[in-house]
Amino acid sequence: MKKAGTRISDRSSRIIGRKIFRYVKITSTQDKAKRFAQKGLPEGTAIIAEIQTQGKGRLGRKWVSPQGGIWLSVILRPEITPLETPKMTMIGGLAVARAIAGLFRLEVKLKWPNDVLIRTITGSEFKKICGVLTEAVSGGGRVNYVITGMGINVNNRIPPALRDQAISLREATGRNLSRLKLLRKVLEEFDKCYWDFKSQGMGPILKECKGMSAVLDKEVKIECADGIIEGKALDIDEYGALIVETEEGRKRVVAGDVMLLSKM
Ligand code: BT5
Repeated sequence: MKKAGTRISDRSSRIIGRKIFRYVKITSTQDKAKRFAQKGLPEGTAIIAEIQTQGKGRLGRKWVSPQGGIWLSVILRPEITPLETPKMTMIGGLAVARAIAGLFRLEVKLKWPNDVLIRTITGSEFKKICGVLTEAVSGGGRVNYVITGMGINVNNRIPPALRDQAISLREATGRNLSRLKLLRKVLEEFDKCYWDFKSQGMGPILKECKGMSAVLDKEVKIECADGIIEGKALDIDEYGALIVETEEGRKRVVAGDVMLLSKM
């Protein structure tokens, strides 16, 4: 590995990961990526860190980011409106899901809106291996740039308080893994998904995400801006919103935290 802040070029990627900046310790790769995007660094620039001291989840939540994981943010400049931002989360989540499913014999699922889950060794449950965070900076009804961040638990330790819901790839496979190999694969898959999105829209990506969904056809309870919504998850629309059949009729939920009431 090169020293902090050095640029590594990765010729295998077309857009995503064409420039990669690596840091040993940083507050958050999201914040660094935002500063780089403001300075005009190109789409596809990736920032990775060994350790994040202030890793971020959604809604001001903390993302535990010790040594051993992949903490990655990518600058994107898609031609979208702010309402379409969740599409980038879907693309990021699918890239990680594909990379993990492609490299390891693990069953992977996407939990709307931003989690990647894997089946645990005991086989009885799924736990969070990755969280995706998309932040957009917009103006005049258009998105100027988007930062899509992915936190993947690879060889890092999961704190006891999170062990019920979170897992690392080391724990799931029983061995230490090459983060570089996984990072390359994630960037490669991200690149493919992003090109598909640019050339064909969300169609193929949405179809694949739905096929891997942990929530569709399940009874769910969602904590969202409007309060608690309970019902059956019917569909994910092309804006990334979840369509839920409730007792009061169909509802469209753009963001929230899902609890599954029926088994995966
Ligand atoms: C997320 O938020 O899942 C988005 C996480 C994005 C992290 C990446 S790392 C690279 C980039 N730089 C950053 O600063 N962030 C991005 P959310 O859905 O709000 O989930 C947050 C919740 O997940 C926390 O409240 C904990 O319960 C749990 N959590 C925290 N750290 C975790 C970890 N390492 N693995 C699994 N779960 C975790």
